[in-house]
Amino acid sequence: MTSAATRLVLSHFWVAVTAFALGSMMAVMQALARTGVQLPFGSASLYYLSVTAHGVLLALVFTTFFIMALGYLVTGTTLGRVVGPAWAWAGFWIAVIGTLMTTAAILSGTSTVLYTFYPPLQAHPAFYIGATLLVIGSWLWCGVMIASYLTWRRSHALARVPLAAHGMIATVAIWLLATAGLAVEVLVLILPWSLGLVDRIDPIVARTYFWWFGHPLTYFWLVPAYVLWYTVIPRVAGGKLFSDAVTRIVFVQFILFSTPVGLHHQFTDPGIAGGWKLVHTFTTYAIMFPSLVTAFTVIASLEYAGRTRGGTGLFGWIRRLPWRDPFFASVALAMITFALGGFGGAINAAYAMNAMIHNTAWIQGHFHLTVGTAVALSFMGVSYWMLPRLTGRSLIWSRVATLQPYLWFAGMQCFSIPNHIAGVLGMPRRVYTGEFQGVAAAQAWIPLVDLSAVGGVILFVSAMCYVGVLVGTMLVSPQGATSPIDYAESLVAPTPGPSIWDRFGLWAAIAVVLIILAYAQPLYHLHTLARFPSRGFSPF
Ligand code: HAS
Ligand code: CU
Repeated sequence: MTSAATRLVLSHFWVAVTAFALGSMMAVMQALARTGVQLPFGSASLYYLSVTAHGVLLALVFTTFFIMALGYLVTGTTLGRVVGPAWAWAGFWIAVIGTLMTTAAILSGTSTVLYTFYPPLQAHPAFYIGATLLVIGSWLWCGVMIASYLTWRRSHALARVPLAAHGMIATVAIWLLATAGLAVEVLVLILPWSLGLVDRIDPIVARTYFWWFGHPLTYFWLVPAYVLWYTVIPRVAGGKLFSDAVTRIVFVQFILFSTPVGLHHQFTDPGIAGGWKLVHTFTTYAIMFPSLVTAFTVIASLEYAGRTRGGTGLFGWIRRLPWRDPFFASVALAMITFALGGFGGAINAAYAMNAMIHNTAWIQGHFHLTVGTAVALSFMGVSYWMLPRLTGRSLIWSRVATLQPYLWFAGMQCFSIPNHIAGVLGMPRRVYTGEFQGVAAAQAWIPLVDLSAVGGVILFVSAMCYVGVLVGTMLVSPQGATSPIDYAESLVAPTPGPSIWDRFGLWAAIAVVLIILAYAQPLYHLHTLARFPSRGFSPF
């Protein structure tokens, strides 16, 4: 990879790591605050400010910058070069300025709206403008990714797109389809209202555009993790990719079905017909399919690796996998955790069962297993692989790096499982206060909240180990030889020549049709129904 592309990757990467470090510090305070421990300066307003900063810095900033870094890494190593570096840097700086604006708005106490920023909760305009700049920066990243792909295509008209690049281009498509909904929500509805140009806003209409964006957002996070699971981990484990063709189909299914499912976040919202909610239930089960395929194929790749390393018997291959390699361990533990998170997702998606867990602590349990582990732990793991290869510095404190994913895994089970149980017992999500004001039903929740706080502390220790190893590596470790960045081969060599699954324009066009089918009527209905919009509201 060229040194210019390396600089791009590392700049995005370090912004992501900084956001991760800050967001993790917020998290440990929140976990402790809910146990009723008297923290200095503890208050409801500080708690919600912290939850907002935690959600924005981790779910939006850490992920987006990390994925942009991975995009440039994959482009630079598989497609030859990153085309339009000036645009890439412009995108980087716009996203950095946006992040600083949004973070400043949150820390100033004027924008405590949580990461979903549901109206009528109202933030300072700087919060939304900053978020918009972050997205505009990411759009420039999309443009650079597409330009790099098309340039490569011109000189490789008859070749298959390298598989990792295929997954990253799918990610770009998902992101563009998703952020169309966000652009409407923020530019048309929220910004004029937060600037005082219009007086009122319709919460349900805004939420519907939000979830048009919010669900595919989760696959914008997941698909890059899958790129690592499919194309890098088999190599690290000493095996091969199970099937090139199946992997391409999986990525295309994410382009098709990521967006037309958003109403599964709105099963309890009024003004949207039950039939449409049912349609989105069906499409949600469609989007589970590529993950179920992934479960089988990644396990098959790992089994192949384990047997190549001498493993025998039904399960003997598992022990032979490189469990002491921090990248491998991170991804394997992320996969195991995702099996649990995906199971919870199936419950969320069922129209009737959703009623039991919607807006309860179950939800924070669910998304810490999915984005907080399946994705975040995969990203932490790949950092250990990527940083030495890009900088020529070998990791320091290798024992700490080896232990870190296990700590994350243990902390996350300890955090998430009690949250799932507390949710089923009726504990609402996003509540501050440990004592629950003596409510009788809450007595059963208290030990679960305490247990999840223990998980939170373990997670914090793990997060600091991760950041410590990376920063220490840069400060202490001398520069030496670098190892190559290479990807797994397929077990069965793919048939040469272009593949129908590489026709991104076609798949994106079908995805647009599916979005229109899933959203046109419900949105038309919402826009034409008598509406009762609301003034802005700021709780603190
Ligand atoms: Fe979700 C709410 C449904 C996946 C994130 N989700 C959320 C929220 C977030 C989130 C952030 O239907 C909260 C939003 C908020 O603040 O209100 N989710 C699903 C479904 C899936 C799913 C059906 N979610 C994700 C992923 C996320 C994510 C991925 C982030 C990255 N989710 C919902 C619903 C709600 C929801 C409702 C709304 C709830 C409400 O009422 O508010 C599916 O995509 C899951 C499919 C996954 C699987 C698992 C496959 C397993 C694999 C690993 C196997 C490998 C092993 C190897 C075991 C079917 C691939 C181990 C072996 C070795 C040897 C190592
Ligand atoms: Cu969703």
